[in-house]
Amino acid sequence: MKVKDYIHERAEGGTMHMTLLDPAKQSPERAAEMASVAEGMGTDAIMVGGSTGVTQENLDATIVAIKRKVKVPVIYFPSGAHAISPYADALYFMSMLNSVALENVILQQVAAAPIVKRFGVEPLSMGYIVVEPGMKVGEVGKAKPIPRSEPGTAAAFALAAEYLGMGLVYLEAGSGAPQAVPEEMISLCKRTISIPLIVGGGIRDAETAARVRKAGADIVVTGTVVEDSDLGEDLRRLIQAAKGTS
Ligand code: 1GP
Repeated sequence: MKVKDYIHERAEGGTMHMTLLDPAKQSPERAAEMASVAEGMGTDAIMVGGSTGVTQENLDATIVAIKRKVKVPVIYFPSGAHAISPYADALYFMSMLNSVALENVILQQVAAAPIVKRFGVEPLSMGYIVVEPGMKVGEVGKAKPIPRSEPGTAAAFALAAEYLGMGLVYLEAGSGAPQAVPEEMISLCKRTISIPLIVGGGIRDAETAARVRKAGADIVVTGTVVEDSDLGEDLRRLIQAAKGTS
């Protein structure tokens, strides 16, 4: 089954949870262990990526190690065309819609497209929208982050992504953000678009994950909390709260 169909099918049945692992932050073996534990707790896919420090070597090694241990899809979440893995089940073919740098809106994608085709990795078209504070990804991506007080601006970006034919929208507060994307912004985007809505950045506990789900996220992404956790009951509670299965 294509990853796109898997996402659509699962998201129809309720909110999904995806676990983000940065290949620069731990060994491939440790990443595979984390992915396997998260899968056992109900995570629906593993995303691999990071804003800085991703190399072809650590990316390939991490994806290969994870794929040996888990059955859920492994999706590459790229920061540019410099590293693309043939081993991922799919990759987000994404544009940072509110970057002021053409590089991040379309030029990296032009560089990546022929490589993705050659590798035969499934592209998942996605509009990426950085919300304040945006953290490292906002800085590196030269984003003009959407102010937290402007849900209407985020919804207009999300609708533009849908009208451009993109299959997914990602509202990103930035990895390690002190606060997640505001609920009002999530719910307005959800009411405005008809494609799946991904929300990530700053979701560190079950309560926040539940609020993000109830606001309307179709996919809740957590990264930092998984890296920092002991892979114990708190993580299980968070994944279940994100999915509404607790
Ligand atoms: C970052 O949205 C993801 O791209 C996850 O953020 O690391 O804060 O969970 P956290």
